[in-house]
Amino acid sequence: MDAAVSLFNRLGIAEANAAVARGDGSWTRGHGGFASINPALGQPLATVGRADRDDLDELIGRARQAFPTWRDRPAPQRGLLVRDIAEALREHKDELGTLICLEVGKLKAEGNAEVQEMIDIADFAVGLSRQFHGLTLPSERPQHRMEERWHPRGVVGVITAFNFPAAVWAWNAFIAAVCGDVVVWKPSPHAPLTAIAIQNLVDPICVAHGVTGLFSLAISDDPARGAQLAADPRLDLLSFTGSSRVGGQVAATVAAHYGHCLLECSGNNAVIVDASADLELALPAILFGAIGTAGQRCTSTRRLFLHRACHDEVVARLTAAYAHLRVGDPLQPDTLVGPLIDEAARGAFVAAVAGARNAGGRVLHGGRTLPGPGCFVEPTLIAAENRWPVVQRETFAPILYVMPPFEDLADAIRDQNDVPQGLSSALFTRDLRHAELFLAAAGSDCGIANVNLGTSGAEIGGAFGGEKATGGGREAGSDAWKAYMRRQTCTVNWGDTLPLAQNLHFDLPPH
Ligand code: UN1
Repeated sequence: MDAAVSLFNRLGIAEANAAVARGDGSWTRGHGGFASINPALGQPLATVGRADRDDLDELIGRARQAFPTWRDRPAPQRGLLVRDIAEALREHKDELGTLICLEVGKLKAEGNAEVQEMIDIADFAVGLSRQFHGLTLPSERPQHRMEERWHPRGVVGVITAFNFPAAVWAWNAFIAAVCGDVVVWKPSPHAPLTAIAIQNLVDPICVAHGVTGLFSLAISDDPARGAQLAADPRLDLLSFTGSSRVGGQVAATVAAHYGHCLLECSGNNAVIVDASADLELALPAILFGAIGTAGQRCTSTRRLFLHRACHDEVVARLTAAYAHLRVGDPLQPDTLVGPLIDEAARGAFVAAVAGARNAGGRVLHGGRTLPGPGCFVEPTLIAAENRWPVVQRETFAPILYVMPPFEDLADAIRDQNDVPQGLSSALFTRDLRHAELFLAAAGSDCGIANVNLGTSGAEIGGAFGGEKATGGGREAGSDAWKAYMRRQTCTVNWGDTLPLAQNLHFDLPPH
């Protein structure tokens, strides 16, 4: 049997798949859909149906019904379910990792790392399920007690992008689940099979725990389904990963019904290399950041600021390294750069290179598309200027813009911040004062700021997300769970008088 077919069998994927999973093991909407394309070969892997308006509407209704039961299950018991999912992911790590590679063109090591990221956040969520502590606050009134409690929020919609088709769902779904929320997932139309495989993995575990409708799934390539999720007031939180352009629309739609949203949108991340930097750290970090996942991470390194003292050496060494990068089949162990996700992405690459050239940019390496099948491009280095419109935009491709050399770190930090986005940033330095400046309030304005490591590959333990057009949301670790719960300030009067706050006296007439 063909290796891909046997992999599909083990993950419960057929040639033609249903698009809607209700979270109880049942599926609907099997026909009339679209194909998932392997971007390395440009060939279909399998087909999937297309969830329509009524399907999604029904799914949200079911989620609402499932919520009170799940909400009332004690949080540590909710954690036990996620613990079993973590075990299943450990068992299926290799095959799920391979499926991710087939569907979105990641390297095998990256596909496996993505499943590891799911396992990590599941473990984190299990521990968290015993730690939803609130504060006890001093009341200004005698014989009063004040506390903060965290309650489950309700139904959480999760819209994920193709580039992390599994891990970003897991960040949201596992934290939401231990928080007592139920989850409706709309995955990227580029990665429906990964979503189906995950659903097949979690369904039997939910059933074994006597839970239905906790994790449901609606697959569609119609952007109207995302818009529908944003507009539906039955959703208590919508977590959206994607472009700033769409994220802005989602935020406006959600705000119109006073809903909550959590945005993880575009990044335009920079590495700054200081005069004192250890180049043996900086070079591999820049390379991984710029070409890892073919430049299709939100955290990919897109801009490079080099101090005059090391500018020429770094550019020379980078250009030499780029000449040896193997672009090709992501499942081959010696490949370092896989394909872009589709022809549109290749078109965006071509447009960005042309835009940079027109602005006066000098291509130091690459700049061309590679012959198919598959959507391959050359990893590209361009000498550019920060203010150019093309540099101010996020292009999801392996293009690294190298800025003119800087003299003063403060100037480099100012220019690094001078883009609409604010996700990730990195400084390479041995100078303690420079490191502290970068991390201070006047330093990097991004949600993630690293010293002596690159912009991508964040651990799940920290809160993940960024400022400005990146959307302000925080997912994964730290106290990101608070977004998935509602805060309640509770005051209890255990005395036999009714003192008012602010020392207000309000004497009612005798009655
Ligand atoms: C994303 O690109 O949407 O920090 C997420 C990273 C990964 C997650 C990226 N852990 O690069």
